[in-house]
Amino acid sequence: MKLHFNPICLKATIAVVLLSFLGIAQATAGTVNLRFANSNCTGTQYCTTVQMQASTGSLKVGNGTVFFSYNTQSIANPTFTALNFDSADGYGFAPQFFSLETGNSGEGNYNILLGSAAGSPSLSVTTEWVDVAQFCFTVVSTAQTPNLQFVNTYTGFNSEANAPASSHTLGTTTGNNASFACSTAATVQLKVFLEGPFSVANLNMNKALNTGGNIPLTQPYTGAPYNYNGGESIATVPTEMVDWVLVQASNDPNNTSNSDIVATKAAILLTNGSIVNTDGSTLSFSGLSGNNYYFIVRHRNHLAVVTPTSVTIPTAAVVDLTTSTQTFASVQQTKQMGTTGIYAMKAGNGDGNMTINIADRNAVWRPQNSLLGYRTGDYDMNGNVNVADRNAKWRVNNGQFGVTSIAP
Ligand SMILES: [Ca+2]
Ligand SMILES: [Ca+2]
Repeated sequence: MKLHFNPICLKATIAVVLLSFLGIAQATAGTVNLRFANSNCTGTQYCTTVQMQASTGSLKVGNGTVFFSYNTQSIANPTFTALNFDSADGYGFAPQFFSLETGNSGEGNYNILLGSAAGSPSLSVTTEWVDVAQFCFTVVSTAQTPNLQFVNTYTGFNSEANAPASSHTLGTTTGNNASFACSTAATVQLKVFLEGPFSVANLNMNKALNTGGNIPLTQPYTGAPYNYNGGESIATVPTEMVDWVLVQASNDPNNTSNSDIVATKAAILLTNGSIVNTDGSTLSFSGLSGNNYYFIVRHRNHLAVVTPTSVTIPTAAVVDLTTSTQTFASVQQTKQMGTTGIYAMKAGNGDGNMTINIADRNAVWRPQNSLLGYRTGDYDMNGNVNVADRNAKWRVNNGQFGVTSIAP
């Protein structure tokens, strides 16, 4: 990595160091991790968010500097928006940002100057990722990669009240967008089965809703609890389509506020468990390339499932969620279909929350009982709501719950 020293960056870095000696209170130092997240590209603008977390436990952050470099042949002229460490949070100094572009190399120097005017910094950082700032660049060329990366040597944070000799240690820095493909949607190959239409005899899902002419041509997740207003639609129902699913990319499925979901798409589930775009191509998301995400698959009457580990997209391999219980946060998300060794998302969740319980029987299945068509109470997805949906699908799963932190 080639670095350029320049007076502006050096000046700001020195300022932080000097401020660090003004503090008087002792504080506990910890380890801070940084990452670029929520990177997206419209073709003319490239934006990314710097986030931080405590490596373990929690800590408080004082003055700090985030230093990064990038390829000016790809992106240029960064602007910034402070997030969480500014006057809106009661801090005495506004954050500062300097950038310098020389030849093919660009540098950004973002300083958090909290000072003592507003008292000790009060924002605690835990192992949950918190936004520090968003940076947006002009896209110069989509033919080159941004090569945006932290410069760890000049990046660091003081601890609470800028106490001397207790600066935090810089831990991992991730999400460097060395290979971000600005103009390309990245693919992720997900495979899931739904218990409702799964056939133990055929080891795939039946498509009774499809052959019965019941599948809508526009995505069905507009209502509560999903409230997704995407415009996904199809002119005709694909031959092997089982139903619509809703797929989301999340930075952190442990976050109970669900605020870490960065992308949502309604997609088509096929009988073999694969999920494709409305045009039949492999499921893809724009603007996520080169980063790691947890993917959530929701279905309108099954318990949602989230990948147990994060996935770097584009994925070269199928992310197969049919091979085990897919444990996340100590929750076994899927169940084995008979003794097949194949696992499926659990049926009987007509209200779309993260629990299969009496409400899915009384408030969903019961008022729909004996109705035909595309119904959330049709737990086996054969186009007919009847006692089989209650007994063979809902009842066997009554009391099961999913990963509550990914509730829609
Ligand atoms: Ca439910
Ligand atoms: Ca049924």
